[in-house]
Amino acid sequence: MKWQKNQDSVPPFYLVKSSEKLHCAAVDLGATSGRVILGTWDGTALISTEVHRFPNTIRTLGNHDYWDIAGLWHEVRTGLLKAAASLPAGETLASVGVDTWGVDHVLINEAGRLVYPTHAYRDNRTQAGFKALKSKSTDHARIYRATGIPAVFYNTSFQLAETVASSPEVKKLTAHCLFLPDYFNYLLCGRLANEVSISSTSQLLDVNGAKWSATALKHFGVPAHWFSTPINASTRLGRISSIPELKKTSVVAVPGHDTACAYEALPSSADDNDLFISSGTWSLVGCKSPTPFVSTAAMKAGICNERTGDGRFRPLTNLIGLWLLEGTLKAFTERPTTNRQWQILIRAASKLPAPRQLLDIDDPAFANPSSMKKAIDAQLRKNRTRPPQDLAGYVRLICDSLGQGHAQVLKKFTRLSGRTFKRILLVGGGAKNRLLCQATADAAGIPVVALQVEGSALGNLGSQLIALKAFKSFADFREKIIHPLPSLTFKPRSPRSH
Ligand code: LFR
Repeated sequence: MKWQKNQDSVPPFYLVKSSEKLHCAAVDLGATSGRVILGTWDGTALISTEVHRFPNTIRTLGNHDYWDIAGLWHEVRTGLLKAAASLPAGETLASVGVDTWGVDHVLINEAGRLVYPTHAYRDNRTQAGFKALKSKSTDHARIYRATGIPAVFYNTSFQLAETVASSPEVKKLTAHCLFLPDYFNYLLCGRLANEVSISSTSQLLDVNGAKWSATALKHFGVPAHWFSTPINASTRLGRISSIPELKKTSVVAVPGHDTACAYEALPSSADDNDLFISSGTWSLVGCKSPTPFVSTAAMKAGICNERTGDGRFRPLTNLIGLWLLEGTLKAFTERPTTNRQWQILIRAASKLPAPRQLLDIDDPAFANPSSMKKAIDAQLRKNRTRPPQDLAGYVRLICDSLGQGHAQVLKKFTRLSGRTFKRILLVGGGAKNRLLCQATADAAGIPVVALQVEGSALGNLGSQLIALKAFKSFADFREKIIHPLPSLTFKPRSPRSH
């Protein structure tokens, strides 16, 4: 199959008269869970329903970590069929879009067959390359100037460099590198394309345009022909060809990166004075910007100039996030499973006294430990602090530490952008965690508006509805749909200067 082969022959959308409802399915895959959300736009309101949710996890084989791609595809298929089955008789799913976490990818040959297993980004195979680039400041600065992405241990760049170095034959076998959302789009409709937002997480895209960086590809030894010119989101790729029951459904390339989708869902103020936090397994903290931040100071601050689905910039920095809590929970047999149990635990944690010593959340020991609780305890002991006595104590410690981490990033962005951020818009699983939201507001000294929506799924649906011509742009979508979004506001309790 050739790149963009079907481009001129994309069949029209399943025709929907303007008086009809539009049904779209957002497939949103995260590192710890995935979901399929059905969105129905009737011309006045967008109703979204979760039709399928499933766990996702890294699978270890030997000394390496992988994703179960076939298992994920099975869940995507199941979710889409459930979405279609839930529609009133005679109504059809107009479109589907897929977003996932960043950086991970498949390598396929001309026939579309996998030529290498998909490693999970936490696999430690990238550590050597990552450390080497970090220690060579001239090379690091050159790659940063070229791509706008600093050395982060999981970048696609380090992964591909390691693949090519450890298995040189892969170079001959591979025809295309597709990021995970690109691959699911390909499985659905047979169209090969690299979408721009997910491509921007690789550290291989040129920061000065929507093209691949020759400098970075050469540095990491990655063949340029593995990639095609990135396409913008809200592009129709074709109809579903692999699931006969859904052959009328179109596949839309949405912003493939979940964080890019979440950004599009945020109702930012016109003066651009909002800091964004997408709070989940990771805490992604950043803002929108017409231009990238590529100074040495930005590199040192770890600013990743990732892209929106239309190629603009969303400079952000990545903190460890609720991975700390997800990992710690595994050490406790009595852990919350329902919403109510979570609320009880968070309330108990809120009542505890503030920890005397917070965690250094940048500690590399937290990246992929065999026991997160032990890794936390070890850091505390090193600082001569006694570990918490129970789960509530860990919840308190983690939320306060993340709150402080968020506030430190606010300071960096204030310095680098010269803007005065007036509020923080927080979306994702963390928006349900009142303790985390309050800790962030207290440490940052500005209000946190916690949006009670599935941000990535909402942005994903928005991109499909733009492709279906129900909206002109994300600005139009936000204005008509997202006002007012259900939210909770947390005011800072002890104003601090920042
Ligand atoms: C969040 C996320 C982050 C990315 C990390 C690894 O799901 O996409 O944005 O940095 O996963 O890919």
